[in-house]
Amino acid sequence: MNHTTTYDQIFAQDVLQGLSSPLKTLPSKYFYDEKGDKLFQAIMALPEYYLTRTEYAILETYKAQILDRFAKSGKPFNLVELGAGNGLKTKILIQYLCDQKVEFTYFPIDISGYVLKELEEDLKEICPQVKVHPITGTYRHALKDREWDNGSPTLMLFLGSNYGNFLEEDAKELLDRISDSLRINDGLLMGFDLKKDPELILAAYNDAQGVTRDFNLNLLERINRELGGNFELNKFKHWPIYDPVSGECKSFLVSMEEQQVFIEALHKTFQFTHAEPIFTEVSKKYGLHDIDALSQEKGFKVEKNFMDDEAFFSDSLWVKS
Ligand code: AVI
Repeated sequence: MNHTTTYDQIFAQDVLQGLSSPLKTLPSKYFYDEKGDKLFQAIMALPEYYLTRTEYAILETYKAQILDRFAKSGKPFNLVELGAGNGLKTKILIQYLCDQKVEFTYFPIDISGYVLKELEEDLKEICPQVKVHPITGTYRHALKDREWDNGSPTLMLFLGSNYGNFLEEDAKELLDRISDSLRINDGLLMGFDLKKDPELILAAYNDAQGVTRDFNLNLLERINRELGGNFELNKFKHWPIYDPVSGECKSFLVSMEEQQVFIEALHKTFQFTHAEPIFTEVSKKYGLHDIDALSQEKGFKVEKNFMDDEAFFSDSLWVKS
């Protein structure tokens, strides 16, 4: 059995399980196929999607303060990144370390080997002496294997509000694994989108051009493409909601009529009632006290929340205690 077959089977299983549950769900990790990756790139450039440009500015402004604890120690260290992607923001940090002639090894972790290859080539261009040790695989496997664990201090990066895409129980379990994978005094830089005017948050997930709608609908398109589904996309409405109490921005696809959808790979027909939702994504927003409580619960101390002037976003530097 090759890798692709296994992945297709897991996708099919997850779709079966999600569409068979009382509240239909589809896991947001399946947004990111080739088309989804492109749509997400477009989302990051949207005027309403403040997250990426805000975090980029935070890293640019505070790169020295974030890194100097490790960079100024005079010892080599490991820079480990969960979900590295194209590393656009991380390049700011790497460029700084290279300019300062700091000795470090970068361990980008991503499910896509292709993305990692490209990232490695890009990095060699901006910093020829950089040591890169890519790890292709899931967070779970990487955190268990700890390929970076060579006795040197580690700064782990989990940027971009990616943590907010995990539902509460999974999020806490993941943070336990992260905490277990680090040693005392290691650092963790976590990107958190902060609670703010609900209108701004909702607009970021319901942009005027409809790019986020297409991104959400791409889940159904992907099922059509890869699993032989017959979803009619115009019969589903993109519907994000934001709850200012929990800080959860949730996205749904709502069936606009009573309908049946057949998925060939599952040999199964799914019934949708009129107005029935499919839950597709959570993007959680945090208060600073939530960040504090979470860090303590998981055995860290917040060293500093690096924020933009409007306090839209925080890159929080935690130290393992
Ligand atoms: C990847 N992640 C942090 C994005 C977010 O904001 O939750 C994914 C996204 N979904 C819709 N727009 C962007």
